[in-house]
Parts: sequence; C-alpha cells; structure tokens
Amino acid sequence: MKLYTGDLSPYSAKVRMQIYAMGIDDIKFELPASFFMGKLAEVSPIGRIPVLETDEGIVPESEVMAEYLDDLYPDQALIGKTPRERADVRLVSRIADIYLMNNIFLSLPQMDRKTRVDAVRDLFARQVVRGMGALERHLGTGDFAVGDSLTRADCTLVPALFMCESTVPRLDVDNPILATERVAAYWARIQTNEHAARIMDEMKRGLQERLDGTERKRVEEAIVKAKTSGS
Ligand SMILES: N[C@@H](CCC(=O)N[C@@H](CS)C(=O)NCC(=O)O)C(=O)O
Repeated sequence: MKLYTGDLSPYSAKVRMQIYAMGIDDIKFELPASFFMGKLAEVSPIGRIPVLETDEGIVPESEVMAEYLDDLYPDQALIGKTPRERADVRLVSRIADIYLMNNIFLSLPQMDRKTRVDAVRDLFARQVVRGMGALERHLGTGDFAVGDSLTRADCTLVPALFMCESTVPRLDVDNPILATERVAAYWARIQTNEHAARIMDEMKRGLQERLDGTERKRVEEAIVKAKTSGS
C-alpha cells in the first residue's frame, strides 16, 4: 500500500501515527507533485491528502482510512476494547477533526495581518474555543485520551493539538489549550509517547521546511520533473 502524505499535514500525521502505533511497516509514504499542481483529484476526487492507495483502489479521508486499517489488521486495531470505549474514541476523534482541525484550517488564511478580516478570524477562533471546551469535558483523565492505552483518539488529537498550539497564536489569538486543565495536562503527558513524539518531529520538520523555503524549492523541482517526464 502507498500513503499520499505530507509531514505538516495534520490529517496525514494522524494516519501515520496510527500506522506507527499498529506496527504496520509495509506502507510506502509519498507526496506526488500532482498534489502541488492541483491535480490530485485525478487520483482521488476529493483532492486532499492523505490518500491510501491499495490493491482494491484508493481510500480517501483520514477517518475512513483509519477504520480501514483497523479492519485490515483487527489484532492491532486501535479503536478501543468495549462498545463504550469505542464510542468515546470515535467521539474524541470527531471533536478533534470537525470542531478543532477543520476550524483551524479554515482560519489559516487569516494569519496574514495585512489581508485579515477580523470578523472571519473571530468566527473560526470562537468555534475552536467551543470545540476545546467540549474536548475538556469528554477527555479521559489518564495518560491517554480514552481508556488506558493508545487509541485512534490519540492519533487524531495529537496533530490537532499541535496545530492549535503552533498556528492559533499566529492569528493573534491565545492558544486555547492554555485555558484548559484536562486538555493541558493530557497534552503535556501524551507528548512523551514515542509515536506522538515521532509525528510531532515530522510536523515540526514540515513547518520548518515551509517557513525556510525548503518545501517550496522541493515542490518547484518536483513540478519541473513531472512536467518534463510528462511531455
Ligand atoms: N477531511 C479530510 C481533510 C484532508 C485535508 O484537508 N487535507 C489537507 C492537507 S492537511 C489538504 O489536502 N489540503 C489541500 C486542499 O485543500 O486542496 C481528511 O480527514 O482526510
């Protein structure tokens, strides 16, 4: 199988964390130039990463491929042990995806102070704060988001909280994790987990490469190569 993935992409990081935690070692990682050329929709109609390429066809959407990987490898599945735990894993993962990550993503164009529309920034920032409030009440109090071992809830939450901490302050809004107790305590603890630490290193590398221009250079070279080989 092949995973179309990018270091900084939180939805991709979520699936990579699951792959690392499940011990799956035969999935190749790649980011095709077509993604940067706006042509990923030729491979996956949704046109967003991550995309999992399998012998049976493609699987788009991080949450769908997370379920697919659990179904493929039920012995290593990270969905929780009981029906109640599985409901909680799905719930926390959903809060992280829909109420945190999605709103943070939509707010990213508001980082530029010169073009920022305060009302738009405020709309998304309020939604993130609201989602964080819900997470504060649903999150477990142990080392992991749900139950006593790592689940897919952690795999979704780690990249979402990383995004929250690293990007929300760049909107000139306080990092909403700072106003929480449970989430803040969880965030401090989970970063010591080896799989969480690994994807955070990858995301930091992706952020650094975006900020210092390395990513742009690599993308430009890949686009030239793709155009040359396609002609
Ligand atoms: N709901 C999707 C979201 C995926 C997503 O938004 N990916 C971003 C990168 S993290 C992307 O590909 N953006 C490109 C675009 O919007 O064209 C999922 O869970 O996989």
